[in-house]
Amino acid sequence: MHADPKIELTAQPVASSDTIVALSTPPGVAALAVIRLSGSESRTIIEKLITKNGATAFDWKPGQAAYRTLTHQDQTLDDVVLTFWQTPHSYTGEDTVEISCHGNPHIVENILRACLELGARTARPGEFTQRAFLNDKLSLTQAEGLLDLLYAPTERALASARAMKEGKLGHALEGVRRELVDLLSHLEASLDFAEEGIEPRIGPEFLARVEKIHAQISQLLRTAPLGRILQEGALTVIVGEPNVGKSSLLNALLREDRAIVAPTPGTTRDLIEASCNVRGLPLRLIDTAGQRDSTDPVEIEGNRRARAILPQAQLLLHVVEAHQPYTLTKIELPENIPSLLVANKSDLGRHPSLPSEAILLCALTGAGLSEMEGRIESALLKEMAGETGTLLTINARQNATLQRAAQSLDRALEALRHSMGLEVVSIELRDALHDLAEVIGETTTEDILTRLFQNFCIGK
Ligand SMILES: Nc1nc2c(ncn2[C@@H]2O[C@H](COP(=O)(O)OP(=O)(O)OP(=O)(O)O)[C@@H](O)[C@H]2O)c(=O)[nH]1
Ligand SMILES: [Mg+2]
Repeated sequence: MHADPKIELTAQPVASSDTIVALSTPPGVAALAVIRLSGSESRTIIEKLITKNGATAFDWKPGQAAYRTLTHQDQTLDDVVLTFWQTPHSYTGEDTVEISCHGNPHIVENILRACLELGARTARPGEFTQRAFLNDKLSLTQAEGLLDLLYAPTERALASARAMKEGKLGHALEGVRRELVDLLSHLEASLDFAEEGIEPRIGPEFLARVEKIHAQISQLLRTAPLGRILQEGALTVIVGEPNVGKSSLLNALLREDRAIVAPTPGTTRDLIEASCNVRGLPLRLIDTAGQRDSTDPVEIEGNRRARAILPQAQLLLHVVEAHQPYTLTKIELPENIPSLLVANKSDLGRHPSLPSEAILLCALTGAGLSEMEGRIESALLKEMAGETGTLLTINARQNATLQRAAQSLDRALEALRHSMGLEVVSIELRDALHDLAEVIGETTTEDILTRLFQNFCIGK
């Protein structure tokens, strides 16, 4: 293993030394509330709150809980359970106390105020996690995974966030980074030899190793669209002629009577949006007005809005009536967006002109719904990940930086294949290495950190 070849890392910001305090559970009335205190003064502050008549009762050990009464300026604050963690074995890496008190907003406020008066300051959003990051308790990608974990809308999003939080991405990229460092050291040693008149020896094995790194990064890049869906939901638009059962389909997928269903064609006018979960994939479903020629200005506008949203969709559900001749269907759909043909009202029969790939559905009874959900799942996974087994997905920041790394590697490979000079290869590999370090969080800028941690809640 070679040492890092002259790679400059920008200085990491350091954790501030203040002791911070915040409510970590949602505000409002609840059975319990948890207040967190972190920093070198946490222990002293708590000692003052549990000291009665000059006698301190601070005798519990790290990781153990203690039942105590908190008092401040002769006022009883609450009977609480305190848990203490000692630096560096805590979430933040600092001395930390968690106060579980009764979930009354006045109690919470009194305890918070007492802590502030005894020298703590209110934590900023995500500041506990930021300290954990700055104290090397978790990596940047793990912190990103943690944020996703808190907001994950479905089971699958949760699994992906958990993989990131466990450090799977960091681990994978660390391996790639080590390999790249090794290649660069090798290359630079050869360049040094070249200066001394010895012919550099960079052969096909070197090329193969760069290709392998490129392939590993490309594989991660392919998970980005699915990562986006897991965070934001796949925009899925239900489209078709009037009265075919589009709103009935929306209601069936939601298992809820959300949109008005009526036998009159032209019932839906506006776009109706709802979030739903199909086999662990979050969907942003949109029901639209039935497409037909009309003179009614409201219906014309409804049709226009429906057509305007189509190009933004990630999946289209094109609904037709199963018993009607398919050949008469007049809807035109954007060709570059995956679509599923849903033949609704299958209880009324199946017309021979219906294409074989059509999914037969009866939105009234739910017959065929499960099969349709399976088809939605595979359509999205096929489109987005190219494979169904992907658990770990990358986010927008990681995607942008890894794209740059892949481009540098492309240029390095190009230079190697065409013997364009090893200096070029060296520069490109160095750039790729720099990007990898940024994804992993070794060269994180203040800006990246600010953007990440401001998305956390206060108290996390
Ligand atoms: N027999 C049968 N009728 C259905 C089925 N699904 C919906 N319908 C009926 O078809 C009619 C139209 O349903 P909607 O869901 O309002 O249709 P739509 O496509 O949203 O109609 P517009 O909003 O007017 O474009 C209603 O009377 C529904 O009860 C089905 O699977 N079988
Ligand atoms: Mg409708």
